[in-house]
Amino acid sequence: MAKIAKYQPGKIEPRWQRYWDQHQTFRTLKDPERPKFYCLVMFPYPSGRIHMGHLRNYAIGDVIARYKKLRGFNILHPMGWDAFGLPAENAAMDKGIPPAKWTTENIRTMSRQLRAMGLSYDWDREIATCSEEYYRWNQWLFLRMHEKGLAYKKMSAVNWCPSCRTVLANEQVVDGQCWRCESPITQKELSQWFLRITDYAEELLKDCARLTGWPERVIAMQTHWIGRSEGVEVDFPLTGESDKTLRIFTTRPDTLCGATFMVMAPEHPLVESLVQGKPGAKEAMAAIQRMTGQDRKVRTAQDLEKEGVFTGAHAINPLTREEIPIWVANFVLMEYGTGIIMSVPAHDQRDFEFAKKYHLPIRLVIQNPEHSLDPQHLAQAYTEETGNLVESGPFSGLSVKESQEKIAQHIEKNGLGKRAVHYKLRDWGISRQRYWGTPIPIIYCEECGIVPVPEKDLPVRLPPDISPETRAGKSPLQECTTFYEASCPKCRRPARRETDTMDTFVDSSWYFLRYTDPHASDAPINPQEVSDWMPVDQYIGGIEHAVLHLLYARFFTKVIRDLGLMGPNPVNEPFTRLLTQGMVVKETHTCPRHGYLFPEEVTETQNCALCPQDRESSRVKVGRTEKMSKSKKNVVDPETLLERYGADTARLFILFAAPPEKDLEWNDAGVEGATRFLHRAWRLIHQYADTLHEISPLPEDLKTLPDPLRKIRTAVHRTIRKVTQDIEKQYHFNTAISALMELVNTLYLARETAGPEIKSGGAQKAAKALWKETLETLVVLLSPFVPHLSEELWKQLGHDQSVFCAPWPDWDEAAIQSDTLSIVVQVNGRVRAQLQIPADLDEETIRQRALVHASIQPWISGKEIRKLIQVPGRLINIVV
Ligand code: ANZ
Ligand code: ZN
Repeated sequence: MAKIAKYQPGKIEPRWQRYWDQHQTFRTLKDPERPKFYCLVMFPYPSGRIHMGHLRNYAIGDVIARYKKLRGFNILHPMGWDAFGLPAENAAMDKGIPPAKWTTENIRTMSRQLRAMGLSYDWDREIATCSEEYYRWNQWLFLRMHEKGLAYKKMSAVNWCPSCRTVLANEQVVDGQCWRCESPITQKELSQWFLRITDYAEELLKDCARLTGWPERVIAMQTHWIGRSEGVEVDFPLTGESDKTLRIFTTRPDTLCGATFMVMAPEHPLVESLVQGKPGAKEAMAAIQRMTGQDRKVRTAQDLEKEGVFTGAHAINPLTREEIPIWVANFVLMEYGTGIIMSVPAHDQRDFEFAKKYHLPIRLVIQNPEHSLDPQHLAQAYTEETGNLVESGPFSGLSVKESQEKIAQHIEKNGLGKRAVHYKLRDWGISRQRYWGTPIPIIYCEECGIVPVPEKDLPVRLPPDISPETRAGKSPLQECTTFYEASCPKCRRPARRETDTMDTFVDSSWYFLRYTDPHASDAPINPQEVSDWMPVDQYIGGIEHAVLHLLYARFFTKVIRDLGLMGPNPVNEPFTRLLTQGMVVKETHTCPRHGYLFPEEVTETQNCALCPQDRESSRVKVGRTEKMSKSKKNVVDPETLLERYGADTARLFILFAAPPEKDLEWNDAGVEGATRFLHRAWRLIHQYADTLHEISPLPEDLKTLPDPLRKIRTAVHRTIRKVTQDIEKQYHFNTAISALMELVNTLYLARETAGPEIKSGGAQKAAKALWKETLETLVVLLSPFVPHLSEELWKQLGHDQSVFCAPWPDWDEAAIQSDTLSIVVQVNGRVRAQLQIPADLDEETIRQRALVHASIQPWISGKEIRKLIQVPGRLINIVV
């Protein structure tokens, strides 16, 4: 018998990581006999160190990739770095380290950490978006889009911090203030580059229906973000000016006769001309100016304090021919519809509140069919779309639905407007006044205007060393003469290079296509490879990317398809299945008096003496569970976990603690439990490993197996089925793992009975063969979760190839079904039936079967079941 060697993750894990590297176990291969599986995890921003969220995301991806490999797929499982972005620039400002250096160092640290987790990436395919090799293709794609009119320039408002004299990204505006200096942010108009995602609004929306492998919540968020509205545009003639009209957009043409005033967006270009020359024009313009400066987020909020001014002008309601006043108000946005609305205070709550505040008339035009509304005394708007029209001339009496159709027809027939579809989705502004991003490949020439950089001059390189001092206020590239001084590609005269860089979301919008041939040097995408590998079969990442990243990635995929870059097998959608993993949360510990957050866990017995504000009495409060974050001081560093317990324990814990889509609550006991299980599994397999090398196969006729052995086999095959189904269906690794834990328990017990036979030299052949099948199966089933331990034990069982070259086991239906149970069913304590059922039926199903059983029905039908006692596997007693 082999000497029992202890399970030592610190020893075996580096060994197997080296082995995988040397043997290229996870190199992407394309065996024409096998189907492909593209497993993708969202690539990280190299912020410095990996956190628990990464660990979870990548552990989930790794189980799927390894499992699919065992199932015989060709696997593409790449990793890379979303390496451009603001933190690098901030680090440069704070610490004086060049962004490139900071980023490279972080990548080094984090890739070391990822390797220590034993993730099955094909590291040859690693990409970093900040490399010239990558970002030149951002520029190339931008130029193609520019040719097609999909990239264009226009004036647009940006967040501007007057004190830092810089443009801020939306995330840098906190409560309307600059995140650095806390001065109030204003809006400033700058000429910026946009990508015409709105051209794809309809397709992006329509194709949501195809994304059956995505969580409904994400689909709902995308649909909402695209925000398609069908309605009618109507022209309202201005009074006193025979030919001028104001065009509005409404989704409720049925309410037209209830429009008692109009409201324009403060930014609307016609506002000034309407106000001019009217009494109070000066004050009105000042108020309008103020509204323009208001933050967009604030202006779209539900509880916005509505503010407006009267322009002094009037228009005619084209249905009622009445003259109505034209107002300007903060709740109407320039970017949606036509920037002007007809206000129907009786049927729109915002309009209602506005009308109340400014004493404007309210006219009911739809009567609530359930209880009549008093038109003089409305407490709020009636917004339901049920009821019949009143006070609406020829349309009175029609139902809401009928009138929507009839009024739209009337408007079109009389040339008053037209039906129209509007989207909430806006074109994607990609200009950033930043250094650490992809330079936009454009040159401005006084003679020739906007000139694209010729393809042969790509990449437009970022100057490597930007000194942090140049950074106060302006974009560093704006101050870097060697960068922006250029000559016009057309006329050769001195010209100026675009100094804005691209939004880093551009980088992540097509990286999954690049991975299929990450080092292609003559094109962004290799048409054959992309055809062979796309779409991504499984994508995994955080819910925070539900809208922007996923929408942009879908958009780019469609654009790249339309640019003809997809090869023989173009895809319309990039990601077949999407898994959004839950957060990792942990308790916070606070001082009940001061809310002081303790840096780490505090035990029950400790009191608040540690609170810097209270060195006396009060007890520590165990706070709510919160997402792990530095500000909550509840972070557990994955590295300490890896060092103390090893990668397999870390992985097992994280996969076992919750199903992937749910939040995972950190707890130390769980980690201990995971490590204990691994020791236990190790001991079980290790002690037999040596004796099971060369063994004859199981007998053909398994019925000849003695009973205790048959029972073991049943347990094993049930576990195979359970683990396989749990992984296949919903990636419920937690229940798969608990089935494996159960199996290990069962095998420990079985060892007592069957064990001696197995161990002794002259053991029965069948017993040994069965034990071998059992332990090998256990190792393969464990391997996607805890790959290092499995590899080591696989080797000990006498294999010289990686366990990941083995096939995933199939379960034998016959083995599972061989067991039946007999259940006694009583009614009021008297035996009325015996049920023969498969041993693996769940209790709920057994109960159902008992209740509908032909011999039970007569005793219980028509009676109230007062109680049902169920002894699992034995008896059911129904009390009526
Ligand atoms: C009259 C009306 C009556 C409206 C009524 C609604 C209810 P969705 O569904 O989100 O597309 N609207 C149009 N353009 C706007 C803008 N630029 N800023 C703010 N609001 C605007 O909303 C369409 C409705 O939002 C339109 O229909 C319009 O108000 C308003 F009982 O017109 B409605
Ligand atoms: Zn020129």
